[in-house]
Amino acid sequence: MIDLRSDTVTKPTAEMREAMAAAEVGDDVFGEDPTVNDLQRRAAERLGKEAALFVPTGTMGNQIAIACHTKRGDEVVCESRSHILDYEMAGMSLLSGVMPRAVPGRDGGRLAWEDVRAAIRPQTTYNARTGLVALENTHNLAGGTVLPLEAMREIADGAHDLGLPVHLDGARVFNAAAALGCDVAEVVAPVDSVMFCLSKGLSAPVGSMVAGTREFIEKAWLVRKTFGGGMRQVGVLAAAGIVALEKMTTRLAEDHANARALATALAGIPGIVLDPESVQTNIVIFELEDGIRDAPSLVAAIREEGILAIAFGGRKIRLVTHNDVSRADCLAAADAISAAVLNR
Ligand code: TLP
Repeated sequence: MIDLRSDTVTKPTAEMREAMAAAEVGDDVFGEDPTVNDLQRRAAERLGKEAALFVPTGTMGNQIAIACHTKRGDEVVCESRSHILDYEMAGMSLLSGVMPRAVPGRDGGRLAWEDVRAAIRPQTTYNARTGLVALENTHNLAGGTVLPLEAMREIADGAHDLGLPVHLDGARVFNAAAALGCDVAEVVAPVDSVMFCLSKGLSAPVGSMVAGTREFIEKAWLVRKTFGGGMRQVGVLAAAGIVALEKMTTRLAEDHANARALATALAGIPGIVLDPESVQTNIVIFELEDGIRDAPSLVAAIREEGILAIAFGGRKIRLVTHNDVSRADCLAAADAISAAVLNR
């Protein structure tokens, strides 16, 4: 099978499995797992933040950050198709008692400061108070698009001037850094907190990191326990995370080049709407013109040929490149999609 459903499907590498088997462990609820502590120290250093916390999932990391930054009844300003709004089971309302204030991004889901500014409201007798601005880089549902550094800085500076914290859903922030050609610490410098995933393009089996100030992480530690995320001898997973952080972040440009090659091949197929130039990282989302079979039927047809993809609604399909698919796999996927589209 060529699995392009997500970069979450990546299997741990042989080096990760060795590191997992050899990992020194302790009880992390007591803060005594040396491998977890090592991963947290390395992640904080890499991001240029004071401290970091290992959490089981990206969703939990984002939700912990929201809980730490906000008060019940606040609004969180976020992009309309952001993961924290669209794909986290209404978590912010359920767990933190806050409401999303959705702001449509411009081209490629990119937020602009003036649109964010217009959505920020002071508390009056009628309005909810804005408690947090949340960004996503890369933006998953917009097709892995990158929010440029200037836009991140402008939004964060503007929010800070109004006394608001900024959280970054950086599930794929290393992809953003690779696409921007800069150090990840530069990407996250403007924000107060960041979550990134070890378990997506970085290929670890489990885990995400939340980073920020020491004070923020002390609070996040308590919230993680409240959310049921206090783990025990979890150094076996952190060991894979260390390999992910140290060895897997430098190869992401290869996934981006494969995604671009895949998009270029797909764009030549009649009935497919896709601008290969819009593919900046490892996510390709294309649309099927009316009159062509719909996305679920196309996904079912290519599955028969050993290609896995995800239908986003009736006419859109997402493909994600990663460490476990090659350039040849991507071109084979394009061929299978071409055959399925042309057969109608
Ligand atoms: N994304 C998954 C699905 O949930 C859609 C995927 O296959 O892309 N933020 C962003 C931007 C994400 O893309 C994801 C996962 C998360 C947060 C949540 O991470 P997990 O799955 O570890 O909870």
